[in-house]
Amino acid sequence: AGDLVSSDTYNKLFTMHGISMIFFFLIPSVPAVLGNFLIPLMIGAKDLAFPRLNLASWYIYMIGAIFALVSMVMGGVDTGWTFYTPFSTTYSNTHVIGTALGIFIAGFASIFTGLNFIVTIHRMRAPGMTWTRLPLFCWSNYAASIIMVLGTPVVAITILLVALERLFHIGVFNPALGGDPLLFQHLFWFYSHPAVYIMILPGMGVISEIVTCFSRKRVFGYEFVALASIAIAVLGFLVWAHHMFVAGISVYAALVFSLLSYLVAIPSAVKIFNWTATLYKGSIRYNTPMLYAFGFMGLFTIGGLTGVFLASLGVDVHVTDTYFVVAHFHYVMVGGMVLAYMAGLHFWWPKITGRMYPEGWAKLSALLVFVGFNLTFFPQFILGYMGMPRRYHAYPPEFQVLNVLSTAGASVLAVGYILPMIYFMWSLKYGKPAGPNPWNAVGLEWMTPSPPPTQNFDETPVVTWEAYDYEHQPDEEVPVGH
Ligand code: CU1
Repeated sequence: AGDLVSSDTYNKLFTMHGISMIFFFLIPSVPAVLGNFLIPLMIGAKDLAFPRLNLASWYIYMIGAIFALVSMVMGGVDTGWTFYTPFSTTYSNTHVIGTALGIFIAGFASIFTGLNFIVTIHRMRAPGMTWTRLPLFCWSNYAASIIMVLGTPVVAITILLVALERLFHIGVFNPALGGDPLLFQHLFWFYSHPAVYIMILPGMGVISEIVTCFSRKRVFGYEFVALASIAIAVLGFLVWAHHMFVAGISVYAALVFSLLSYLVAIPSAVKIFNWTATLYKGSIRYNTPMLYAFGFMGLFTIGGLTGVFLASLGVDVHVTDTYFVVAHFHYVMVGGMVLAYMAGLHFWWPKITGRMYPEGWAKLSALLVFVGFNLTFFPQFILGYMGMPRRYHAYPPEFQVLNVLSTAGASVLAVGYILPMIYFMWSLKYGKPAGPNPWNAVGLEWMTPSPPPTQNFDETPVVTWEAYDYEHQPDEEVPVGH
């Protein structure tokens, strides 16, 4: 095996997959797409606090993305998305500087968006929209924004230092020049672990909104779910060295970071328990957003629990740099965040466009995504546990069967992704008109026309009820598109 692409090409392919997915898709997508649209609507505001800064974020993101794209077209990078030194600063002869600059620039879009969300949620809430009535999607985006503002500058400077070290041999990270390669890992993961929560927190907010709506019940333990978001943001900053258990940190440090990593699992588990308790005795509707939410709860749980395995020193040493890790973070990022994104896109598509998507096709695609995802990534847990290392272009014959399963799964997953692209486009013209509130949901975003007018609301709403007051809502049948 191993003749599909050369080892050099393979190194570049997985590096560019990681860079584009993490820095240019997962981190910006839910905040920039759903957060931008929904936060002002959900709190009864006309727009974000700084609309021009918001537009600037978009231009900055595009400029950063162009830097990264041009670097890829010119031949790409082979360092892995983590840019580990001294390989990235000294030995790689690929386009590290252009890509690093792209990430540095895009970082400012993230910082400004976080700033914008924080100020908006503090200052722009409609009369009566108190903190304890704030939708959980806003709470989770608020928590993610804290990370964007506090964490992103660190990774931006770190990546810039890599570029500067390559250009001027300043000796920050390269031991041959008096630098310290472990310093890079500390700085990089100080952002890049919390960045996992930039990706997953807004997704968790989506799931809270959907679970409550489609079980017609108030979210169980609203305050705990809201505060769990803040706890995740805070604790998330204290666990970065779990990426370095075999990198040469002290046993004492490893023990402390192992313990702290267990702790960050608690607020995530609180959310899973509270969503489950919300479902209990609810009158559940199995529309597409809810199917994706169910998928999220199962797959994120597997991703989170295998994270606890990895936080355990003995297990981590065995599976470090194997496919077990690849499977773990894809369960969190794809099984978790991407499924939440799909859930949210379907839930708010009628609000965004004024049109329903075709429910039958959407359910089919949700099924394909779920089956394809598990077929792709579950075998990788087994492969990793058996010792297949990641980031190699070839593998021994005994790993063939599981790798073939994984590839087959990826093809199913691709169909599951392509279908929504087609039917969402189709629905723009042919979808049934949605009306203001197709799901019979509570929440200010459903009290204005679909799509909302430029100023979101004709009159500033005044909130006199608690969040998720579903028990006092009529339980009407949901109209189904198509
Ligand atoms: Cu981590």
